Amino acid sequence: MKLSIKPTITVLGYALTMLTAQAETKKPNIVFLFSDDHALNAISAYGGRLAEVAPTPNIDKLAEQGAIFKNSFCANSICGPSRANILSGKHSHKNGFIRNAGGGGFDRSQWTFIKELGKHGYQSAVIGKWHLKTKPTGFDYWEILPGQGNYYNPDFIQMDGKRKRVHGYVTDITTDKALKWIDERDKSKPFMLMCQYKAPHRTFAPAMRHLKSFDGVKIPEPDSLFDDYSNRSKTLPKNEMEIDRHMWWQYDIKLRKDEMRGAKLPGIIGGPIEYVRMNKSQKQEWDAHFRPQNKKFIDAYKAGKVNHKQMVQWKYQRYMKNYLGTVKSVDENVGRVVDYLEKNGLSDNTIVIYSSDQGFYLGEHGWYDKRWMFEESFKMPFLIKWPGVIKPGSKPDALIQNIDYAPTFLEMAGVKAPAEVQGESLVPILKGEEEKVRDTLYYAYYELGEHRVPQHFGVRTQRYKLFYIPETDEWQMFDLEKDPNEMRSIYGEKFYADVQKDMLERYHAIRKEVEAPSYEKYAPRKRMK
Ligand code: SGN
Ligand code: CA
Repeated sequence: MKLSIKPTITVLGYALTMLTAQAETKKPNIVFLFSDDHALNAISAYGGRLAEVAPTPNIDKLAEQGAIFKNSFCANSICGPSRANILSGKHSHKNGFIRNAGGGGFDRSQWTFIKELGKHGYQSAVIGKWHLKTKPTGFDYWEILPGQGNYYNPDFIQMDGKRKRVHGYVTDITTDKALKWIDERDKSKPFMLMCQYKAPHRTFAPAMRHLKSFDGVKIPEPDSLFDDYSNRSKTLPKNEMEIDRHMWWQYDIKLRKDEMRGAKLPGIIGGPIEYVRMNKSQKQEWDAHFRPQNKKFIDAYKAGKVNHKQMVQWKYQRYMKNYLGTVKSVDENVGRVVDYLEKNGLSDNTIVIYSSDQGFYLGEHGWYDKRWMFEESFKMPFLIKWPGVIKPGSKPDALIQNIDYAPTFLEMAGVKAPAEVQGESLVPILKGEEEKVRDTLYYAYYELGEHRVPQHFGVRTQRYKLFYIPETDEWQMFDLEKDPNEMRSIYGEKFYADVQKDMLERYHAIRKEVEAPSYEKYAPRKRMK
Protein backbone atom coordinates (compact mmCIF):
# COMPACT_ATOMS: atom_id res chain seq x y z
CA MET A 1 0.00 0.00 0.00
CA LYS A 2 2.75 2.34 0.97
CA LEU A 3 4.25 1.90 -2.39
CA SER A 4 1.12 3.06 -4.12
CA ILE A 5 0.95 6.32 -2.12
CA LYS A 6 4.32 7.52 -3.27
CA PRO A 7 3.62 7.39 -6.96
CA THR A 8 0.27 9.07 -6.37
CA ILE A 9 2.02 11.97 -4.69
CA THR A 10 4.54 12.06 -7.50
CA VAL A 11 1.76 12.02 -10.07
CA LEU A 12 0.00 14.83 -8.21
CA GLY A 13 3.21 16.79 -8.02
CA TYR A 14 3.74 16.27 -11.75
CA ALA A 15 0.20 17.33 -12.51
CA LEU A 16 0.71 20.49 -10.47
CA THR A 17 3.97 21.31 -12.22
CA MET A 18 2.28 20.74 -15.57
CA LEU A 19 -0.59 23.03 -14.60
CA THR A 20 1.79 25.80 -13.56
CA ALA A 21 3.84 25.30 -16.71
CA GLN A 22 0.68 25.42 -18.78
CA ALA A 23 -0.48 28.61 -17.11
CA GLU A 24 2.89 30.13 -17.93
CA THR A 25 3.00 28.96 -21.51
CA LYS A 26 -0.68 29.66 -22.08
CA LYS A 27 0.34 32.85 -23.83
CA PRO A 28 -0.38 32.22 -27.48
CA ASN A 29 2.24 31.99 -30.17
CA ILE A 30 1.76 34.39 -33.05
CA VAL A 31 2.64 33.54 -36.63
CA PHE A 32 2.45 36.57 -38.88
CA LEU A 33 2.52 35.52 -42.54
CA PHE A 34 3.10 38.62 -44.58
CA SER A 35 3.57 39.08 -48.30
CA ASP A 36 4.43 42.03 -50.49
CA ASP A 37 1.86 43.74 -52.73
CA HIS A 38 -0.85 41.08 -52.43
CA ALA A 39 -4.13 42.67 -53.52
CA LEU A 40 -7.44 41.56 -52.02
CA ASN A 41 -8.64 40.82 -55.55
CA ALA A 42 -6.09 38.01 -55.69
CA ILE A 43 -7.35 36.21 -52.58
CA SER A 44 -10.39 34.11 -53.32
CA ALA A 45 -11.87 34.45 -49.82
CA TYR A 46 -12.48 38.12 -50.65
CA GLY A 47 -14.63 37.07 -53.57
CA GLY A 48 -13.14 39.44 -56.16
CA ARG A 49 -13.23 38.97 -59.93
CA LEU A 50 -10.27 36.57 -59.89
CA ALA A 51 -11.66 34.30 -57.19
CA GLU A 52 -12.68 31.58 -59.62
CA VAL A 53 -9.67 31.52 -61.90
CA ALA A 54 -7.09 31.88 -59.13
CA PRO A 55 -8.26 30.30 -55.88
CA THR A 56 -6.13 30.58 -52.75
CA PRO A 57 -7.44 27.63 -50.70
CA ASN A 58 -4.91 27.77 -47.90
CA ILE A 59 -5.24 31.48 -47.22
CA ASP A 60 -9.03 31.12 -47.47
CA LYS A 61 -8.95 28.41 -44.80
CA LEU A 62 -7.76 30.99 -42.24
CA ALA A 63 -10.99 32.89 -42.89
CA GLU A 64 -13.09 29.72 -42.63
CA GLN A 65 -11.50 28.88 -39.28
CA GLY A 66 -11.28 32.48 -38.08
CA ALA A 67 -12.03 35.95 -39.44
CA ILE A 68 -11.61 37.94 -42.64
CA PHE A 69 -11.59 41.74 -42.55
CA LYS A 70 -12.77 43.44 -45.73
CA ASN A 71 -12.23 46.96 -44.39
CA SER A 72 -8.55 46.56 -43.61
CA PHE A 73 -6.23 49.41 -44.67
CA CYS A 74 -2.68 50.65 -44.55
CA ALA A 75 -1.64 54.08 -43.31
CA ASN A 76 0.78 54.74 -46.19
CA SER A 77 0.61 52.50 -49.25
CA ILE A 78 4.24 51.66 -49.78
CA CYS A 79 6.51 48.92 -48.52
CA GLY A 80 8.96 50.24 -45.91
CA PRO A 81 6.48 52.73 -44.43
CA SER A 82 3.80 50.04 -44.04
CA ARG A 83 6.26 47.77 -42.24
CA ALA A 84 7.29 50.67 -40.01
CA ASN A 85 3.59 51.37 -39.24
CA ILE A 86 3.26 47.76 -38.14
CA LEU A 87 6.35 47.62 -35.93
CA SER A 88 5.70 50.97 -34.25
CA GLY A 89 1.89 51.09 -34.13
CA LYS A 90 2.24 54.67 -35.38
CA HIS A 91 1.67 56.77 -38.45
CA SER A 92 4.67 57.44 -40.69
CA HIS A 93 5.36 60.96 -39.43
CA LYS A 94 5.66 59.57 -35.89
CA ASN A 95 7.92 56.59 -36.59
CA GLY A 96 10.01 58.59 -39.05
CA PHE A 97 9.99 56.11 -41.94
CA ILE A 98 7.86 58.15 -44.30
CA ARG A 99 9.01 56.88 -47.71
CA ASN A 100 11.05 54.11 -49.30
CA ALA A 101 13.22 56.42 -51.37
CA GLY A 102 15.03 59.55 -50.35
CA GLY A 103 14.87 59.09 -46.59
CA GLY A 104 16.99 57.43 -43.90
CA GLY A 105 16.44 53.93 -42.55
CA PHE A 106 14.09 52.84 -39.78
CA ASP A 107 15.22 54.38 -36.50
CA ARG A 108 16.22 51.29 -34.53
CA SER A 109 16.29 53.07 -31.21
CA GLN A 110 12.53 53.57 -31.19
CA TRP A 111 9.92 51.49 -29.40
CA THR A 112 8.54 48.51 -31.33
CA PHE A 113 6.04 45.84 -30.31
CA ILE A 114 8.77 43.25 -30.88
CA LYS A 115 10.98 44.82 -28.22
CA GLU A 116 7.98 44.95 -25.86
CA LEU A 117 7.11 41.28 -26.46
CA GLY A 118 10.73 40.40 -25.72
CA LYS A 119 10.45 42.12 -22.34
CA HIS A 120 7.44 39.96 -21.60
CA GLY A 121 9.00 36.58 -22.22
CA TYR A 122 8.44 36.14 -25.97
CA GLN A 123 11.08 35.04 -28.39
CA SER A 124 10.84 36.42 -31.89
CA ALA A 125 12.19 36.13 -35.40
CA VAL A 126 11.80 37.86 -38.73
CA ILE A 127 12.60 35.93 -41.89
CA GLY A 128 12.32 37.16 -45.48
CA LYS A 129 11.60 40.62 -46.84
CA TRP A 130 12.41 43.45 -44.45
CA HIS A 131 13.17 46.56 -46.53
CA LEU A 132 13.72 49.03 -43.70
CA LYS A 133 17.34 49.77 -44.57
CA THR A 134 18.65 49.43 -41.01
CA LYS A 135 19.08 45.96 -39.47
CA PRO A 136 16.16 44.36 -37.61
CA THR A 137 16.11 45.26 -33.94
CA GLY A 138 14.61 43.50 -30.93
CA PHE A 139 14.38 40.09 -32.65
CA ASP A 140 16.14 37.04 -31.22
CA TYR A 141 16.74 35.82 -34.74
CA TRP A 142 16.59 37.29 -38.21
CA GLU A 143 17.54 36.43 -41.75
CA ILE A 144 16.44 38.95 -44.35
CA LEU A 145 16.50 39.62 -48.07
CA PRO A 146 18.64 42.56 -49.14
CA GLY A 147 16.37 45.43 -50.27
CA GLN A 148 13.61 44.07 -52.49
CA GLY A 149 15.17 40.62 -52.59
CA ASN A 150 15.07 38.23 -55.55
CA TYR A 151 12.79 35.38 -56.57
CA TYR A 152 15.44 33.03 -57.91
CA ASN A 153 18.47 31.78 -55.98
CA PRO A 154 18.06 34.61 -53.46
CA ASP A 155 20.66 36.04 -51.11
CA PHE A 156 19.81 36.26 -47.41
CA ILE A 157 21.60 38.64 -45.04
CA GLN A 158 22.67 36.81 -41.90
CA MET A 159 22.85 38.26 -38.39
CA ASP A 160 26.61 38.68 -38.75
CA GLY A 161 26.04 40.86 -41.81
CA LYS A 162 27.28 38.26 -44.32
CA ARG A 163 25.20 37.30 -47.35
CA LYS A 164 24.37 33.70 -48.17
CA ARG A 165 22.98 32.66 -51.53
CA VAL A 166 20.46 29.82 -51.48
CA HIS A 167 19.56 27.82 -54.56
CA GLY A 168 15.84 27.66 -55.21
CA TYR A 169 12.70 29.77 -55.10
CA VAL A 170 12.40 32.52 -52.53
CA THR A 171 8.89 31.79 -51.17
CA ASP A 172 9.80 28.15 -50.47
CA ILE A 173 13.14 29.06 -48.94
CA THR A 174 11.63 31.72 -46.68
CA THR A 175 9.22 29.10 -45.32
CA ASP A 176 11.99 26.50 -44.92
CA LYS A 177 13.93 28.95 -42.79
CA ALA A 178 10.87 29.98 -40.78
CA LEU A 179 9.93 26.38 -39.97
CA LYS A 180 13.51 25.57 -39.05
CA TRP A 181 13.46 28.45 -36.60
CA ILE A 182 10.22 27.23 -35.01
CA ASP A 183 11.75 23.77 -34.77
CA GLU A 184 14.89 24.97 -33.07
CA ARG A 185 13.35 27.66 -30.84
CA ASP A 186 13.51 27.71 -27.06
CA LYS A 187 10.43 25.61 -26.36
CA SER A 188 9.92 27.02 -22.89
CA LYS A 189 8.81 30.40 -24.27
CA PRO A 190 5.94 31.59 -26.45
CA PHE A 191 7.00 32.92 -29.84
CA MET A 192 6.27 35.58 -32.41
CA LEU A 193 7.33 34.76 -35.95
CA MET A 194 7.21 37.24 -38.82
CA CYS A 195 7.52 35.21 -42.01
CA GLN A 196 7.67 37.79 -44.77
CA TYR A 197 7.50 36.83 -48.43
CA LYS A 198 8.82 38.77 -51.39
CA ALA A 199 6.00 37.55 -53.63
CA PRO A 200 3.93 38.74 -55.39
CA HIS A 201 6.07 41.90 -55.79
CA ARG A 202 7.49 43.08 -59.09
CA THR A 203 9.06 41.54 -61.19
CA PHE A 204 6.41 38.85 -60.76
CA ALA A 205 8.52 35.73 -61.35
CA PRO A 206 6.58 32.53 -60.56
CA ALA A 207 8.19 29.30 -59.40
CA MET A 208 8.89 26.93 -62.31
CA ARG A 209 6.14 24.61 -61.06
CA HIS A 210 3.61 27.41 -61.52
CA LEU A 211 4.63 28.71 -64.93
CA LYS A 212 1.92 26.73 -66.68
CA SER A 213 -0.80 27.15 -64.04
CA PHE A 214 -2.79 29.61 -66.14
CA ASP A 215 -2.10 28.32 -69.63
CA GLY A 216 -5.31 28.43 -71.64
CA VAL A 217 -7.09 30.48 -68.96
CA LYS A 218 -8.53 33.90 -69.76
CA ILE A 219 -8.03 36.13 -66.73
CA PRO A 220 -11.09 38.41 -66.32
CA GLU A 221 -10.34 42.06 -67.02
CA PRO A 222 -11.37 44.85 -64.66
CA ASP A 223 -14.02 47.30 -65.95
CA SER A 224 -11.54 50.17 -65.72
CA LEU A 225 -8.67 48.60 -67.69
CA PHE A 226 -9.05 51.39 -70.23
CA ASP A 227 -9.78 54.19 -67.77
CA ASP A 228 -9.56 57.64 -69.38
CA TYR A 229 -8.98 59.32 -65.97
CA SER A 230 -11.78 61.83 -66.48
CA ASN A 231 -13.69 63.33 -63.53
CA ARG A 232 -10.82 62.94 -61.11
CA SER A 233 -7.50 64.60 -60.22
CA LYS A 234 -5.54 65.99 -63.16
CA THR A 235 -2.49 64.12 -61.82
CA LEU A 236 -3.89 60.70 -62.78
CA PRO A 237 -2.82 60.65 -66.45
CA LYS A 238 0.69 61.64 -65.33
CA ASN A 239 1.18 58.62 -63.12
CA GLU A 240 3.70 56.20 -64.52
CA MET A 241 2.13 52.89 -63.66
CA GLU A 242 0.03 52.00 -66.65
CA ILE A 243 0.18 48.50 -68.04
CA ASP A 244 -0.04 50.19 -71.42
CA ARG A 245 2.67 52.84 -71.32
CA HIS A 246 4.84 52.00 -68.34
CA MET A 247 5.14 48.28 -67.88
CA TRP A 248 8.54 47.09 -69.06
CA TRP A 249 8.66 44.49 -71.83
CA GLN A 250 11.59 42.42 -70.69
CA TYR A 251 11.60 43.12 -66.97
CA ASP A 252 7.89 42.70 -66.27
CA ILE A 253 6.39 41.06 -69.34
CA LYS A 254 9.17 38.50 -69.91
CA LEU A 255 9.89 39.03 -73.57
CA ARG A 256 13.57 38.71 -74.51
CA LYS A 257 15.58 41.39 -76.27
CA ASP A 258 16.47 39.08 -79.16
CA GLU A 259 12.81 38.17 -79.58
CA MET A 260 11.76 41.83 -79.77
CA ARG A 261 14.28 42.79 -82.44
CA GLY A 262 12.58 44.67 -85.27
CA ALA A 263 9.18 44.61 -83.62
CA LYS A 264 9.23 48.30 -82.56
CA LEU A 265 7.18 47.70 -79.46
CA PRO A 266 6.27 50.98 -77.77
CA GLY A 267 7.64 51.69 -74.28
CA ILE A 268 10.43 50.55 -72.00
CA ILE A 269 12.38 47.31 -72.27
CA GLY A 270 14.15 46.95 -68.91
CA GLY A 271 16.60 44.26 -67.78
CA PRO A 272 15.96 40.54 -67.17
CA ILE A 273 16.82 40.66 -63.47
CA GLU A 274 15.53 37.24 -62.44
CA TYR A 275 16.65 35.43 -65.58
CA VAL A 276 20.30 36.41 -65.11
CA ARG A 277 20.30 34.81 -61.64
CA MET A 278 19.12 31.43 -62.91
CA ASN A 279 21.37 28.46 -63.58
CA LYS A 280 21.36 26.67 -66.90
CA SER A 281 18.54 24.25 -66.20
CA GLN A 282 16.35 26.95 -64.66
CA LYS A 283 16.88 29.11 -67.76
CA GLN A 284 15.94 26.21 -70.01
CA GLU A 285 12.69 25.60 -68.17
CA TRP A 286 11.84 29.31 -68.17
CA ASP A 287 12.58 29.66 -71.89
CA ALA A 288 10.64 26.52 -72.78
CA HIS A 289 7.59 28.12 -71.23
CA PHE A 290 7.87 31.71 -72.45
CA ARG A 291 9.61 31.54 -75.83
CA PRO A 292 6.88 29.88 -77.93
CA GLN A 293 4.20 32.21 -76.54
CA ASN A 294 6.42 35.27 -77.03
CA LYS A 295 7.10 34.27 -80.61
CA LYS A 296 3.42 33.95 -81.37
CA PHE A 297 2.70 37.42 -80.00
CA ILE A 298 5.67 39.13 -81.65
CA ASP A 299 5.03 37.50 -85.03
CA ALA A 300 1.43 38.69 -84.91
CA TYR A 301 2.51 42.16 -83.79
CA LYS A 302 5.06 42.44 -86.59
CA ALA A 303 2.43 41.33 -89.07
CA GLY A 304 0.20 44.21 -87.92
CA LYS A 305 -2.39 41.85 -86.49
CA VAL A 306 -2.33 43.29 -82.97
CA ASN A 307 -3.99 46.65 -82.44
CA HIS A 308 -3.27 48.89 -79.47
CA LYS A 309 -6.15 47.60 -77.39
CA GLN A 310 -5.20 43.98 -78.05
CA MET A 311 -1.60 44.74 -77.08
CA VAL A 312 -2.72 46.10 -73.70
CA GLN A 313 -4.97 43.08 -73.23
CA TRP A 314 -2.12 40.73 -74.05
CA LYS A 315 0.18 42.51 -71.59
CA TYR A 316 -2.53 42.35 -68.95
CA GLN A 317 -2.92 38.59 -69.42
CA ARG A 318 0.82 38.04 -69.21
CA TYR A 319 1.16 40.29 -66.14
CA MET A 320 -1.71 38.62 -64.31
CA LYS A 321 -0.62 35.06 -65.07
CA ASN A 322 2.79 35.79 -63.65
CA TYR A 323 1.49 37.73 -60.66
CA LEU A 324 -1.04 35.02 -59.84
CA GLY A 325 1.63 32.39 -60.36
CA THR A 326 3.69 33.96 -57.58
CA VAL A 327 0.55 34.07 -55.40
CA LYS A 328 0.20 30.31 -55.86
CA SER A 329 3.56 29.80 -54.17
CA VAL A 330 2.52 32.04 -51.28
CA ASP A 331 -0.72 30.13 -50.84
CA GLU A 332 1.04 26.77 -50.88
CA ASN A 333 3.52 27.99 -48.32
CA VAL A 334 0.79 29.32 -46.04
CA GLY A 335 -0.55 25.75 -46.20
CA ARG A 336 2.86 24.37 -45.31
CA VAL A 337 3.11 26.55 -42.19
CA VAL A 338 -0.41 25.67 -41.01
CA ASP A 339 0.27 21.94 -41.58
CA TYR A 340 3.51 22.18 -39.66
CA LEU A 341 1.75 23.78 -36.69
CA GLU A 342 -0.90 21.03 -36.75
CA LYS A 343 1.59 18.18 -37.01
CA ASN A 344 3.64 19.59 -34.17
CA GLY A 345 0.77 20.09 -31.73
CA LEU A 346 1.09 23.88 -31.90
CA SER A 347 -2.13 24.63 -33.68
CA ASP A 348 -4.45 25.16 -30.71
CA ASN A 349 -2.26 27.75 -29.07
CA THR A 350 -1.01 29.59 -32.15
CA ILE A 351 -2.63 32.59 -33.77
CA VAL A 352 -2.05 32.68 -37.53
CA ILE A 353 -2.43 35.90 -39.48
CA TYR A 354 -2.15 36.53 -43.21
CA SER A 355 -1.59 40.04 -44.48
CA SER A 356 0.42 42.03 -47.01
CA ASP A 357 2.13 45.44 -46.80
CA GLN A 358 -0.43 47.07 -49.09
CA GLY A 359 -2.70 46.19 -51.97
CA PHE A 360 -1.92 46.47 -55.66
CA TYR A 361 -3.56 47.39 -58.95
CA LEU A 362 -4.31 44.37 -61.04
CA GLY A 363 -5.28 46.38 -64.08
CA GLU A 364 -7.87 48.58 -62.31
CA HIS A 365 -7.55 52.11 -63.78
CA GLY A 366 -5.18 50.52 -66.30
CA TRP A 367 -2.53 50.29 -63.56
CA TYR A 368 -0.08 48.07 -61.77
CA ASP A 369 1.69 49.26 -58.57
CA LYS A 370 0.06 50.95 -55.56
CA ARG A 371 0.60 54.24 -53.57
CA TRP A 372 -2.84 55.82 -54.15
CA MET A 373 -5.52 55.95 -51.51
CA PHE A 374 -7.90 54.30 -54.01
CA GLU A 375 -9.31 51.06 -52.63
CA GLU A 376 -7.16 48.49 -54.44
CA SER A 377 -3.88 49.77 -53.01
CA PHE A 378 -5.20 51.30 -49.78
CA LYS A 379 -6.61 47.96 -48.65
CA MET A 380 -4.50 45.27 -47.01
CA PRO A 381 -5.65 41.68 -46.72
CA PHE A 382 -6.23 40.67 -43.11
CA LEU A 383 -7.24 37.11 -42.27
CA ILE A 384 -6.74 35.62 -38.85
CA LYS A 385 -7.33 32.37 -37.07
CA TRP A 386 -7.26 32.19 -33.29
CA PRO A 387 -8.61 28.85 -32.14
CA GLY A 388 -11.02 29.05 -29.25
CA VAL A 389 -11.28 32.85 -29.43
CA ILE A 390 -12.45 33.92 -32.89
CA LYS A 391 -15.74 32.47 -34.03
CA PRO A 392 -15.01 30.56 -37.26
CA GLY A 393 -16.36 32.29 -40.34
CA SER A 394 -16.40 35.80 -38.80
CA LYS A 395 -16.57 38.73 -41.21
CA PRO A 396 -16.14 41.90 -39.19
CA ASP A 397 -16.98 45.22 -40.89
CA ALA A 398 -14.70 47.28 -38.68
CA LEU A 399 -12.31 49.82 -40.23
CA ILE A 400 -8.91 48.53 -39.23
CA GLN A 401 -5.41 49.72 -40.10
CA ASN A 402 -1.85 48.43 -39.94
CA ILE A 403 -1.07 50.71 -36.96
CA ASP A 404 -3.49 48.47 -35.02
CA TYR A 405 -1.35 45.35 -35.33
CA ALA A 406 1.18 46.30 -32.62
CA PRO A 407 -1.37 46.93 -29.85
CA THR A 408 -3.31 43.85 -31.01
CA PHE A 409 -0.29 41.53 -30.82
CA LEU A 410 0.54 42.95 -27.40
CA GLU A 411 -2.96 42.43 -26.03
CA MET A 412 -2.89 38.87 -27.37
CA ALA A 413 0.22 38.41 -25.23
CA GLY A 414 -1.44 40.04 -22.24
CA VAL A 415 0.60 43.25 -22.55
CA LYS A 416 -0.74 46.79 -22.71
CA ALA A 417 0.61 49.10 -25.41
CA PRO A 418 2.13 52.41 -24.29
CA ALA A 419 0.04 55.56 -24.71
CA GLU A 420 2.19 56.87 -27.56
CA VAL A 421 0.95 54.05 -29.83
CA GLN A 422 -1.64 55.44 -32.26
CA GLY A 423 -3.31 52.19 -33.28
CA GLU A 424 -6.08 50.38 -31.43
CA SER A 425 -6.11 46.81 -30.22
CA LEU A 426 -8.43 44.67 -32.32
CA VAL A 427 -8.77 42.00 -29.64
CA PRO A 428 -12.27 43.17 -28.55
CA ILE A 429 -13.40 42.79 -32.18
CA LEU A 430 -11.75 39.38 -32.49
CA LYS A 431 -13.54 38.26 -29.34
CA GLY A 432 -16.84 39.55 -30.73
CA GLU A 433 -17.18 42.06 -27.88
CA GLU A 434 -17.00 45.22 -30.00
CA GLU A 435 -17.96 46.06 -33.56
CA LYS A 436 -15.54 48.87 -34.30
CA VAL A 437 -12.49 50.67 -33.01
CA ARG A 438 -12.94 53.94 -34.97
CA ASP A 439 -15.19 55.84 -37.38
CA THR A 440 -12.49 57.54 -39.43
CA LEU A 441 -9.13 56.37 -40.81
CA TYR A 442 -6.21 58.65 -41.61
CA TYR A 443 -3.95 58.12 -44.61
CA ALA A 444 -0.73 59.87 -45.70
CA TYR A 445 1.50 59.23 -48.72
CA TYR A 446 4.74 61.17 -48.99
CA GLU A 447 6.80 59.76 -51.82
CA LEU A 448 7.32 61.37 -55.19
CA GLY A 449 9.55 59.64 -57.64
CA GLU A 450 9.11 56.26 -59.22
CA HIS A 451 5.61 55.91 -60.74
CA ARG A 452 4.89 59.61 -60.14
CA VAL A 453 1.99 59.42 -57.76
CA PRO A 454 1.75 62.75 -55.91
CA GLN A 455 1.74 63.13 -52.16
CA HIS A 456 -1.78 63.01 -50.78
CA PHE A 457 -3.49 62.92 -47.40
CA GLY A 458 -6.96 61.73 -46.60
CA VAL A 459 -9.67 60.18 -44.51
CA ARG A 460 -12.04 57.30 -45.04
CA THR A 461 -15.23 56.37 -43.28
CA GLN A 462 -17.38 53.31 -43.92
CA ARG A 463 -18.96 55.03 -46.90
CA TYR A 464 -16.91 58.03 -48.02
CA LYS A 465 -13.35 58.92 -48.82
CA LEU A 466 -11.81 62.37 -49.04
CA PHE A 467 -8.25 63.29 -49.86
CA TYR A 468 -6.13 66.33 -50.63
CA ILE A 469 -3.25 66.68 -53.10
CA PRO A 470 -1.11 69.65 -52.03
CA GLU A 471 0.90 69.61 -55.26
CA THR A 472 -2.12 70.61 -57.36
CA ASP A 473 -4.25 71.95 -54.51
CA GLU A 474 -7.00 69.47 -55.41
CA TRP A 475 -9.58 67.80 -53.19
CA GLN A 476 -11.11 64.49 -54.19
CA MET A 477 -14.11 62.78 -52.66
CA PHE A 478 -15.78 59.46 -53.42
CA ASP A 479 -19.06 57.82 -52.51
CA LEU A 480 -17.91 54.22 -52.18
CA GLU A 481 -21.41 52.86 -52.00
CA LYS A 482 -22.52 54.40 -55.30
CA ASP A 483 -19.15 54.39 -56.99
CA PRO A 484 -17.09 51.50 -55.60
CA ASN A 485 -14.61 51.71 -58.48
CA GLU A 486 -13.92 55.38 -57.73
CA MET A 487 -14.47 56.68 -61.24
CA ARG A 488 -15.85 60.12 -60.34
CA SER A 489 -14.86 62.58 -57.64
CA ILE A 490 -17.92 64.16 -56.06
CA TYR A 491 -15.99 66.91 -54.35
CA GLY A 492 -17.76 70.22 -54.91
CA GLU A 493 -21.06 68.63 -55.98
CA LYS A 494 -24.06 70.34 -54.43
CA PHE A 495 -25.81 67.08 -53.65
CA TYR A 496 -22.95 66.09 -51.35
CA ALA A 497 -22.46 69.47 -49.63
CA ASP A 498 -23.30 68.14 -46.16
CA VAL A 499 -21.18 65.03 -46.57
CA GLN A 500 -18.30 67.17 -47.82
CA LYS A 501 -18.55 69.46 -44.80
CA ASP A 502 -18.55 66.47 -42.49
CA MET A 503 -15.61 64.82 -44.27
CA LEU A 504 -13.57 68.03 -44.20
CA GLU A 505 -14.21 68.37 -40.48
CA ARG A 506 -13.09 64.81 -39.96
CA TYR A 507 -10.00 65.43 -42.03
CA HIS A 508 -8.89 68.46 -40.05
CA ALA A 509 -9.78 66.90 -36.71
CA ILE A 510 -7.89 63.69 -37.33
CA ARG A 511 -4.83 65.52 -38.63
CA LYS A 512 -4.82 67.43 -35.36
CA GLU A 513 -5.37 64.27 -33.33
CA VAL A 514 -2.50 62.34 -34.94
CA GLU A 515 -0.33 65.48 -34.91
CA ALA A 516 0.23 65.40 -38.66
CA PRO A 517 3.04 67.63 -39.93
CA SER A 518 2.45 70.56 -42.30
CA TYR A 519 2.38 69.75 -46.03
CA GLU A 520 5.65 71.67 -46.41
CA LYS A 521 7.60 69.55 -43.96
CA TYR A 522 8.08 66.61 -46.33
CA ALA A 523 7.14 68.35 -49.55
CA PRO A 524 8.94 66.96 -52.60
CA ARG A 525 11.79 69.00 -53.98
CA LYS A 526 10.89 68.06 -57.53
CA ARG A 527 7.44 69.19 -58.62
CA MET A 528 5.05 67.20 -60.74
CA LYS A 529 4.47 69.26 -63.84
C1 SGN B 1 10.58 49.03 -56.62
C2 SGN B 1 9.75 48.72 -57.87
C3 SGN B 1 8.59 49.66 -57.99
C4 SGN B 1 7.81 49.67 -56.70
C5 SGN B 1 8.73 50.03 -55.57
C6 SGN B 1 8.09 50.05 -54.23
N1 SGN B 1 10.56 48.82 -59.00
O1 SGN B 1 11.27 50.23 -56.75
O2 SGN B 1 7.78 49.25 -59.06
O3 SGN B 1 6.76 50.56 -56.76
O4 SGN B 1 9.76 49.07 -55.51
O5 SGN B 1 7.62 48.77 -53.91
S1 SGN B 1 11.55 47.60 -59.27
O6 SGN B 1 12.11 47.89 -60.58
O7 SGN B 1 12.58 47.56 -58.26
O8 SGN B 1 10.77 46.38 -59.28
S2 SGN B 1 7.61 48.40 -52.42
O9 SGN B 1 6.79 47.21 -52.29
O10 SGN B 1 8.97 48.16 -52.02
O11 SGN B 1 7.03 49.53 -51.75
CA1 CA C 1 4.98 46.32 -51.03
